[in-house]
Amino acid sequence: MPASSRSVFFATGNTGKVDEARMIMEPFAIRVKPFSGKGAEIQADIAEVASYSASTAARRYGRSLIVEDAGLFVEALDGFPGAFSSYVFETLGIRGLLTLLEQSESRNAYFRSAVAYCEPEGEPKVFEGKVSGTITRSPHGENGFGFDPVFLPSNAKKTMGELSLAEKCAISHRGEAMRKFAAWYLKR
Ligand code: ITT
Repeated sequence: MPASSRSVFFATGNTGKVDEARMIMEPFAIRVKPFSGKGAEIQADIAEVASYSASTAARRYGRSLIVEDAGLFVEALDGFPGAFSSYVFETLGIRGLLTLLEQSESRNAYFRSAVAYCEPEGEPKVFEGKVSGTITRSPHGENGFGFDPVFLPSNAKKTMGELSLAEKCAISHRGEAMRKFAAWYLKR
């Protein structure tokens, strides 16, 4: 295996994602190198957003890298905020999401993650992960980032904001997607 396949650039501006990627890839002995370069961002489903961003960034900077796009999909809101999660988190925030759900009976939701890997002259390859759960009535915990304090995974007794980094990564959408990527990356 070439030495270069033991590390990968991760194009993201989110340090929480970098911490998680490092935790997830550690058992695979893949070193995650944060990279602040950006690809083109389009409005589409997360898998397409990640693919397009990875392929434009790989070509623009002439390096192989991964991009991850993730989102929270709330059943009672027909999947909103989904691909708009980052914007909604920055504008409405957790409070705004809880207000939108005040009258709804269903609090079911899921996070999805799409990790896209691309080489400068190649086509992007996408790996996906998902975790189902419910939106709590109030925030709990200060770990993680984004909507973690109000997301209670179906297979956990604590919100993602209360789980440790290792506990979150073991069950999260990002954990699933990045483990799929890592297994493929080491074999290619
Ligand atoms: P980059 O695009 O720079 O990687 P970002 O934070 O903008 O960082 P996304 O576009 O993937 O990343 O945004 C998804 C948003 O969805 C993120 O800002 C959070 O609000 C939310 N989100 C995604 N994954 C999450 C997680 O594991 N826990 C909590 N919220 C999450």
